[in-house]
Amino acid sequence: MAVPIRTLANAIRALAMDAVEAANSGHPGMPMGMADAATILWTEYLKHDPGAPKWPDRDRFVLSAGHGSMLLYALLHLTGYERPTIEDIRNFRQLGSPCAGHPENFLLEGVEATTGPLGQGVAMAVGMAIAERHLNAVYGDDLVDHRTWAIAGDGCLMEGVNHEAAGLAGHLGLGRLNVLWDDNRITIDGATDLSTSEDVEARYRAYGWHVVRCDGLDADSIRAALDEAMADPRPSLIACRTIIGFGAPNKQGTAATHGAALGAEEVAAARVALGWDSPPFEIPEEIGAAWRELGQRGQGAHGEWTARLQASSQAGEYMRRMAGQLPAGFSLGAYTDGLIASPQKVATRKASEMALGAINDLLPETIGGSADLTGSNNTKTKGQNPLTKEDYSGRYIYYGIREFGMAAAMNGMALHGGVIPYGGTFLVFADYCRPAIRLSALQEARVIYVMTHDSIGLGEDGPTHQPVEHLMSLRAMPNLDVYRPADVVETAECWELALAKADGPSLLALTRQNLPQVRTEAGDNLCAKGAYRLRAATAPRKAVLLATGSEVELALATADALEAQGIGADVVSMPCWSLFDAQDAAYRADLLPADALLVSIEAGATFGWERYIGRDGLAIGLDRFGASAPAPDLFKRFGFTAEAIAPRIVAALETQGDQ
Ligand SMILES: Cc1ncc(C[n+]2csc(CCOP(=O)(O)OP(=O)(O)O)c2C)c(N)n1
Ligand SMILES: [Mg+2]
Repeated sequence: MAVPIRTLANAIRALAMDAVEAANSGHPGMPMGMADAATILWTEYLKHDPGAPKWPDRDRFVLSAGHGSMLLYALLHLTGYERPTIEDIRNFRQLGSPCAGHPENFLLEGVEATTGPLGQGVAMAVGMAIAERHLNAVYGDDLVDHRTWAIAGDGCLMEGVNHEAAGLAGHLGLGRLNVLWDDNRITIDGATDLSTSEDVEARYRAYGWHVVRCDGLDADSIRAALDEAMADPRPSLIACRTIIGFGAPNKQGTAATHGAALGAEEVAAARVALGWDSPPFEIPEEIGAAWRELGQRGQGAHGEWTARLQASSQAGEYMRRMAGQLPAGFSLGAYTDGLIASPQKVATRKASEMALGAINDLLPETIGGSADLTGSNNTKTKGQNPLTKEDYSGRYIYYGIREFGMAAAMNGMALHGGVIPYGGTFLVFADYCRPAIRLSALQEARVIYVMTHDSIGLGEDGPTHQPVEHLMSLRAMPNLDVYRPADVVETAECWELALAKADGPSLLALTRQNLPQVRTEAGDNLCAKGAYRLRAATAPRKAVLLATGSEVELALATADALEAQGIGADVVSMPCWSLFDAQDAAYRADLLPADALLVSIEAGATFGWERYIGRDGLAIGLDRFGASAPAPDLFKRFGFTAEAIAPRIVAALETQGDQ
């Protein structure tokens, strides 16, 4: 006799409350409330094969309400994924267990995205659905034909990013995206009516979504809603009315079940209420076997897909892209050789567009875009057509003024695989997408951020638009490579490095204003070391000038002024701190000698340069907001001229000599 859905779901409930009890930390309420809906989704609808978690044409599932991580761990375990084991679940939230407090994509196969920062899971699901439709347009139904599912909580649908993401999904008509909303009307502080009165369903309808409601604790109601969602050509929001902590007789329906262990007494009472009499972490054989059998549902579809792949002439290229490998021998060498042959004075945003011209021809996997600043970010190249509802094969996305939504969607695209997303906005608005940049870094997602107008050098738009602290704050983020190239050649080199970094994001900070080409000799990718000596001192070396981006030109002019006075100065271009920090000690010591005055020159916050220039160094920077004026006037006003800097260096050298 088939095991009833409620009994299958109770296995999730038991694992969730027992794991949270053992850890004395975690969130039992959400998994217990959504257990029935999740059971039906995972055993009757989701296309997956636990024996092949990375099968490219599997459905994607994102637990946007990441605090309910035990729901996902239970589903993976019960349907037969190799991990988490029951031991992993016993060690929920403990050091070394892949069952982290919130789901981490790099700890467990089957966890498609790192979630927990509410709202971002939904936005990443939108990105996954975009990637799926794009690859379907390129490779056809035989190879790419899957859905994206997400479970979102009240919190996900309150966070602003859900608005950006849902608006984009509605506009792009992503009909294969289905979001189940755990509509339990409870958040941490209590009932949702403490803080919200909006009509979420009307809002989603207004985005162009299909909305359907069900009783999230009734199997037939859930099935009817999922069937309707699958059949509808629009993205679907499936509002599941549930009871948080369902099964815990005294606490269900209250915020008390949200984020704390239920307590031994309540767990015992829940066992009685649910009719679950197995000890903690034990699943009765019949129920475990039923789950595992249901987990094998997708094997047939997987097998058929494999046969189609083997018969496909596109198999090699498709699998290369899904594996995230660049084409063999990919290099921008031919393009940079051309730059060496005929030097150019262009803004680095323009240099980026030029590099992209070569990149987008060589790499069919790039998908560009901008948050409504295409002409300013120079992110669109000639051959790129827009990706639209009518033509998903396009390789350029007009994200609209949705920086956070764009960044989160790019995470979803990168996690889906098969595409390399890049997207632009002004560097100052990196703050609008920062939570998603952080998730790119944490999730090891190859997303490339093209952030232009990178200093007061943008001029007249003034201090609201002039980044000051941004470079430093971004450099502080682990696993994010921040690049600030100095010219057209460095820009190409930085692009090459960003594309090669398969396990994390990169951010290119680019100028609005033109910069002369400072690299005039052919050779290796010098940016790969993060910093390099662009020009050695001629006179006996007294100073080393460390500069990035637009200030490299200024460092060269300053060095000229010093050399004219018999003071030797090296100029070091330092496009990427994190890559420089990864060099060996000898290389770093050679660039930063102990016997010279170390000077940093960067039109941004000086906070952090001490790391290289030491306490006795000289930091030329900008520790205040800028102003509205033409760029040359601003550079002059804030002391970014060789005439202003050279005397400061001379004075510092004299002071040092006095000591
Ligand atoms: C961006 C963000 N803000 C705050 C939190 C902390 N937090 C975790 S769950 C939660 C409440 C979520 O409510 P809901 O989605 O309804 O989940 P439920 O209580 O129903 O499980 C909050 C505020 C978070 N994880 N992410
Ligand atoms: Mg809730």
